[in-house]
Amino acid sequence: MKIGLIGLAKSGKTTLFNLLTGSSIATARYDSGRAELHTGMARVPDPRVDRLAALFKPRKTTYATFEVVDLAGIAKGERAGLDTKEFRNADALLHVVRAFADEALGAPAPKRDIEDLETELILADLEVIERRLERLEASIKKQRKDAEVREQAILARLKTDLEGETPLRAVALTPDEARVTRGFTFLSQKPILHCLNLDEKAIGEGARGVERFGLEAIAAGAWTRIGWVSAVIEAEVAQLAGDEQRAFLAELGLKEPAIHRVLSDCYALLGAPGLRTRRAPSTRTSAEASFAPR
Ligand SMILES: Nc1nc2c(ncn2[C@@H]2O[C@H](COP(=O)(O)OP(=O)(O)OP(=O)(O)O)[C@@H](O)[C@H]2O)c(=O)[nH]1
Ligand SMILES: [Mg+2]
Repeated sequence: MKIGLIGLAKSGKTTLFNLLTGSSIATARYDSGRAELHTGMARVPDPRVDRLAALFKPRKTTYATFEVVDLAGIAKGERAGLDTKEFRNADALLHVVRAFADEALGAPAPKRDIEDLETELILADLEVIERRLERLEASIKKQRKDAEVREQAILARLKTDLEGETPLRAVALTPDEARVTRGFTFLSQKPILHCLNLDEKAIGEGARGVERFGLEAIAAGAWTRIGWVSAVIEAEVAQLAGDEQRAFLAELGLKEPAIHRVLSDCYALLGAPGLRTRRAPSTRTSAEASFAPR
């Protein structure tokens, strides 16, 4: 499974990427502001695998892994970065939403940021549809092919939905429509986890993020979930192991390391009851299945 990290600038994407993949890529305060793309694997920590490995000492221990892609932040109205192949074929989007105050950016406004990001996804899809519709129209004018006429009708309908600000993940498709749309890798069609990146001091309020930031309507959307992290401090937790990690977690009042929470949110997102004709998420291993919704 592949997860695309997405978000407005300086929301904490690279910090979360490092946390999930165990990398140590420089976060924005230090880097040059160059647009970069990072990819890595998140290893799903599974205590059962560790226990079995300790018992049987196999030559190789296999953990469930996730591929994670970290994009440079996108700004409102500037979404060229979204047109990256590694990103377009992600199975789900993990939207890192700034919920901490920043010297330069000011107080957090998660609801506004989520709406702005959604608008960019919708506009990106509209561009793709408009370009394809132009080609189809020219082609049909030359020679009328039934398949193209059908595709034209389907895309015209999706265009209307997008123009009404409905993301494609909330549009019910017939199997035929789903088949036609699949190849476009529409961004607003991907399941999305809005992950509130909280200030360290608010770490105990993670579960109340929806009410605190007025996200009820967003949370009710199809193929949508709201989760949380406090990326900087939780990345520190992730560096520790065993008893030391457990002690730090207890001090913060946390039950589990962030990677468990975030990845189980991703699984819950992909397994969410939603629209009938969505392509099933790629096959799961049994270790992965343990991260299904509890
Ligand atoms: N207070 C606080 N600051 C954070 C948190 N997460 C990230 N930051 C800070 O926000 C800044 C940006 O973090 P990055 O992880 O580089 O953000 P990004 O979204 O990758 O940034 P771009 O790639 O430039 O868009 C860094 O200085 C982080 O230390 C957090 O949970 N709390
Ligand atoms: Mg970054």
